[in-house]
Amino acid sequence: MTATHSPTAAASGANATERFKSDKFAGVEGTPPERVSLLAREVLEAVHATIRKHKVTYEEYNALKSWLISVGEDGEWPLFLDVWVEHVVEDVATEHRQGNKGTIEGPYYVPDAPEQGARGSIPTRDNEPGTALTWTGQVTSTTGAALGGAKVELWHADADGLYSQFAPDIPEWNLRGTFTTDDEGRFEIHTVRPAPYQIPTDGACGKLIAAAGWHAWRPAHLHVKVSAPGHELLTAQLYFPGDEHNDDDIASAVKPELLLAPQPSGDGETIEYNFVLDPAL
Ligand code: MBD
Ligand code: FE
Repeated sequence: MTATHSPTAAASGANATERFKSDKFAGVEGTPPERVSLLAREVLEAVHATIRKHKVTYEEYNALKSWLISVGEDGEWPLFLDVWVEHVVEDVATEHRQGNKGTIEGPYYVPDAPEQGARGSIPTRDNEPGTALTWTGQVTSTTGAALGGAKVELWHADADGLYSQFAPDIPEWNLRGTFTTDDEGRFEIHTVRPAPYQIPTDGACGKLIAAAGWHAWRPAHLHVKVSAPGHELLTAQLYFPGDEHNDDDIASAVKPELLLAPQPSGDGETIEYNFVLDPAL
């Protein structure tokens, strides 16, 4: 890897910011003024209360100002919000579900990954590094019905902890694929085990983590979106037992029901994990 092609916080942040703008910006138009006023006022009141409680100084206020400016300059608003805020939004959004509740999406989803059928391999490079992983599963409804034709979109980091389209020099759709369940709702996916993910240390989020003396790690994880007509979209992540950061994920996105149970098999591992979707409201 040459110096000009090393992953940088600013480059991956810029990509995540562009991604968010093209997929999700339209949604912000319709928020009613009463709701904006209520939420903005309460968040600001919480900030004011913290300032009074801890007698925040002008030096600290200016440190905050300069840090907030750098979050934008580094394109790290998607990263910051998804790491430290999204998990609560996700909890609230999925509270009512009888099927899988899931967890946060994070900043690195890209829609329309290549279709691979019900059984196949996620796109990889030749000799993609990492332990081979064969994942079998089934998608059903809370009604008990098998959901044929359901979409399982899978995306994850490579064995270096890097995501295609956000880190340099990785083929566009590497480790990103869409699978469609068979008539019984079943699928079989061949991929490799991802590595744990470290928040970039050279950007604004990394600066906050270092200044606060926190660690910068998420445990290794597989991201999925599972969807079927007439059902709520499920966004989830699956985790591997024994990862040292399952208990202190910087993004607070691990739940016990999202832990896999890999079994050794040949020169790789197999996993079984099923999804239950709630009918749409
Ligand atoms: C990730 O890979 C991720 O999944 C989240 C939630 C935040 C930062 C990086
Ligand atoms: Fe991730």
